[in-house]
Amino acid sequence: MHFKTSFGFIILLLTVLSCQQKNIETQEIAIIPQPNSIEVSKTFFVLNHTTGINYDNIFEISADFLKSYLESGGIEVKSGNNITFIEDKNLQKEAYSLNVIEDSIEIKASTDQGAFYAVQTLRQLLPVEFENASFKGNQVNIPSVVIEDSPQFAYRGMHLDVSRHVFSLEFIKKYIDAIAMLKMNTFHWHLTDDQGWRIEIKKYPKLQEIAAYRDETLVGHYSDQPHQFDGKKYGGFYSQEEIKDIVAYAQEHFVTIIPEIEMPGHSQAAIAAYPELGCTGEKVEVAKKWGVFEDIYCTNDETFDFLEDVLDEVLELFPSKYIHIGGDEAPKTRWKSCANCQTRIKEEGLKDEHELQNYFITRIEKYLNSKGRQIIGWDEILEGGLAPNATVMSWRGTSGAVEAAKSGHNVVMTPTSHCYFDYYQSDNEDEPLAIGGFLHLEKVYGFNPIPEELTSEEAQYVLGAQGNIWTEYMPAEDQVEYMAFPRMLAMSEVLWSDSEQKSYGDFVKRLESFHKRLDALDINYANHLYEIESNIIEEDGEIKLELNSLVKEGKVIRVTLNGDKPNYESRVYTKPIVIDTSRTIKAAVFKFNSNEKLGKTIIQNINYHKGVGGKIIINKQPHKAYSGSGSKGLINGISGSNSRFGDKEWLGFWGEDIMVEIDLGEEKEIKSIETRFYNGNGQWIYAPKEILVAFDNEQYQSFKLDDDGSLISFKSHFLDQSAKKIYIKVQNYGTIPEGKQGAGHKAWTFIDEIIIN
Ligand code: TNX
Repeated sequence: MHFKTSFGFIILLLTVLSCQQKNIETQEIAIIPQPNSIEVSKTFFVLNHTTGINYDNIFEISADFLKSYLESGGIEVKSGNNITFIEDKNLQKEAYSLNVIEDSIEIKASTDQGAFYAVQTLRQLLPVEFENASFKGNQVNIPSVVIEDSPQFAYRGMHLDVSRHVFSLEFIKKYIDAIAMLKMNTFHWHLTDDQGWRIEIKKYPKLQEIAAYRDETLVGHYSDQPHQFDGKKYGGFYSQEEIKDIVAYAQEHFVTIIPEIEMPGHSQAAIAAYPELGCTGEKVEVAKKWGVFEDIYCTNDETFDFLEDVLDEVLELFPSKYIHIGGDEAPKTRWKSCANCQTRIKEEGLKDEHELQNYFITRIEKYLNSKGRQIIGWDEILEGGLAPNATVMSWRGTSGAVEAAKSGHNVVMTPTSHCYFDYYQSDNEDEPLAIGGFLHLEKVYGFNPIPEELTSEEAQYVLGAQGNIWTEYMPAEDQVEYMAFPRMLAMSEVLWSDSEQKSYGDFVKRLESFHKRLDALDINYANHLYEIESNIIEEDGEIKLELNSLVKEGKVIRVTLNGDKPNYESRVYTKPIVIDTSRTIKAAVFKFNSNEKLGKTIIQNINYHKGVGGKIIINKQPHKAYSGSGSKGLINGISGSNSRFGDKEWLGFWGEDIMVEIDLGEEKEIKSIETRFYNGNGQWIYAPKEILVAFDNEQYQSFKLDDDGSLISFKSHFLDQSAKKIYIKVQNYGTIPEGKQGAGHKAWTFIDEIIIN
């Protein structure tokens, strides 16, 4: 019997097995990323010590991988015809087919890389104990499948910042292993930044002696004031020998490493070692805190000589077609008052410092092109014109990508909204400290790398996407894993699997089963599968709190309302809870018919104020990346997180003044109005300086706000005031001035619940 399915998750019950054989293990089918087509039948290939493998040289890497994988499960394979690798020139480079029937396994591909991906799929059909050599059986039943598979995007990447924090070679290999297991093919290695230079460059020893170490590191979050430091010297670098070893390792996993050497900005560490590379020539230190720094490379010839020498050594180590040259966040302050840079502007007939940035990038591009390489850079390389052959990595939203693709440049998508795995992934207040933001697994999963503004022709320029791991707040390797997994699994599916067939519900089921594999691999993934999502809804004229858990099968939600005993057994959640008073609701996911609590308890405080249930209109749409639960969310009785402005409760607006109108439905007495603004300057979020409030047809009253701290609260009391309608004007902070984080850009405004009492 055959059944074809678009759902990847199939549990093959042991009852379908013939029960005569003992010691046979079978495996659930839960492949990530989901193959394009998979047919499963109820027979098995029995893998054991008699199994033989047959391949030709072109499949050496993938066959060796398979052999050593099976051996680590205690199954020694010899040569023979049970598992065969077959060359099929009709398949595209990364495609494969995998055919498991009762007496054979056939892998077809046109390249070793395609076969390698077949092996990664086959690996996921085997018990997870193969991952850590703990398999005790002597044979395995591999379910019969016919899989035809190929990727949607050619560029499937993960990035890792090793400047802000350094990670061991062993860890880098483990990261590459995971990239390869998920059929991703690019590792973007961010090797230099203000806080440390991590690649040995033989011609410039001070990069190793000075630029690789900072005196100390910021403690806590950048927004915590005053800044405090740990007093400990921190750093290190990878020697060229070590890098060669990593590059070779990556090649054996069909992962291309794109090295990133940042320029002209994020270069304070190099300038600390060689002050003549900066505009002032003065000594600076390797940065000890995060952010954007004004000391950037000068545009004198000495800088270009230095960078060409550095790149010469980089090219020797990395065979990749692309070299990432950074290009992001380069404040123009120093260039404006630097005689050398001003002369350069005049001599080259440039309009301003933005064109000077273009001159810089284009000059480096010419050099790299002359060596047969291509540049890739963050979307700021569009400033002042785009270098002729550059590929753009679009991080500040998608407009850079659209502009680049429309002018015929390749792009790689990494917008903060869907690809920044340094952002929080859960609303839970006890998450480890992160930079900010909020990027939920489901949002990553729902990412469409092709911006909607592009025609299908222009869409060809979108090579793919990448998850970024900036490590300011990740000092330890297990924390990097916590942030990377499982969002990286979702990204792998965005890039590999057919978007028509994608289903988040199905992905989550496969993920639940994949956890065991991640456990066996000793990967410290974040598990938010048993978390509860709560939403305020309006139903039958009542306001209700609806609770949902991601994984439903075999689980229940238990709740307590305040007043209840703190005993979850008493109440199983069955339908939305009516909200007609302020209350605290606690809820958690439990195993069905058991006292085993699976996830964390969520605590939802509901403040049933006078605005709840009213009507709200905001004259501007929030930014689509930060639209929370829409304008309604500002009067739903639930306040946003104290640290995660990207949650469902905060609304974010970019560079716009907004006007909020709240209709209470009838005239009510108003004693106070309060709200909060986020002030995360590191993320270009600035609280307004003033807001205006008016009631019905009355005049606006103006209120000045503080500017101290990362959360700015506003509360005003009123005497003898009643109204049906309340109007609130919130003025955007404006263009961010020089010297502040995000200088020159429009500021964001983030507003929380408007509490009316
Ligand atoms: C912006 S993304 C940066 C990085 C930071 C990151 C933190 C980019 C090109 N530049 O330097 O680490 O934000 O999210």
